[in-house]
Amino acid sequence: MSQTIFITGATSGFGKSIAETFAKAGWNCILTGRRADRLTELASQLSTQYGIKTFNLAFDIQDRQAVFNAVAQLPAEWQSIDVLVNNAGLALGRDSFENASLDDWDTMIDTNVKGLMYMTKAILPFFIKQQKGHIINIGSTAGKEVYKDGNGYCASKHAVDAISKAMRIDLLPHHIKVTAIHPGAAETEFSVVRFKGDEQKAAQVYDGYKALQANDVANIVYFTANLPEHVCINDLTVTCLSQANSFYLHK
Ligand code: NDP
Ligand code: 8X3
Repeated sequence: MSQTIFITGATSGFGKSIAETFAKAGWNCILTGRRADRLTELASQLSTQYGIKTFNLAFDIQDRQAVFNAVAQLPAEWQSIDVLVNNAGLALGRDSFENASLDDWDTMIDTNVKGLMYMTKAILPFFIKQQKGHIINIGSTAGKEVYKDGNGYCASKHAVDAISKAMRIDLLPHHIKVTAIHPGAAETEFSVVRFKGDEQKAAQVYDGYKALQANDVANIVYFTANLPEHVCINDLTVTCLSQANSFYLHK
């Protein structure tokens, strides 16, 4: 029987590559993100290429009601979800604490922290009913170490680290796995978003070394989701070979 994965932020970067990786292995995909046109295009590509089923939900994860409304739209046959990947997220700006924008802070906390919590809460009743499920949270090395001018983003990803630990404890009685994956620098649309469309500044982040690629992270997500029933990778930090941690990058 086919398995089903629910992916937040499937319109780009890690989320899109996770969808491609799981679809290739025959998983049905629930694809979410705000850009409905990209979801439609991806769903059509995956179903044509791999013969899997897709279900699209376009909504803003910051909007609590929109999250619960979206999940309420899932027909019964789409409610048997095996894996939830909480991937949607972003960094906005890289400014010293006194210069950082309050709006940027709000957006990062509302998306990376509250959105992830809403999403999980909305899907949990299915997992609890099944007494089975796997939550995979995409954190960051920014959730393990705080770097200069990373204030709001680092705070949001430290929260993902803490929430993952909290979920793992509270959900133990329901046989729900919780995995947190913390990537270092990865070449996606992440930096274009962070620097608000400044492509040149974004490209500089990946100059002079081979950063992680989206499919590197997707392959790790796939590995963690396909372990024996009794095995759970709790926490995994991954960087490219040139990066030791948030501070040391060899170019
Ligand atoms: P991308 O910008 O390529 O993808 C981000 C995804 O998140 C998009 O699909 C976007 O969809 C979705 N998203 C953002 N805001 C919202 C929202 N309000 N509602 C719904 N979906 C939203 O970046 P990455 O793939 O790199 O990032 C994915 C995750 O990985 C993030 O949590 C990021 O913090 C984390 N990460 C990234 C690293 C990197 O260096 N790239 C390293 C470590 C962690 P849409 O715009 O269509 O809504
Ligand atoms: C993204 C990696 O180093 O920009 O989470 O914080 S970093």
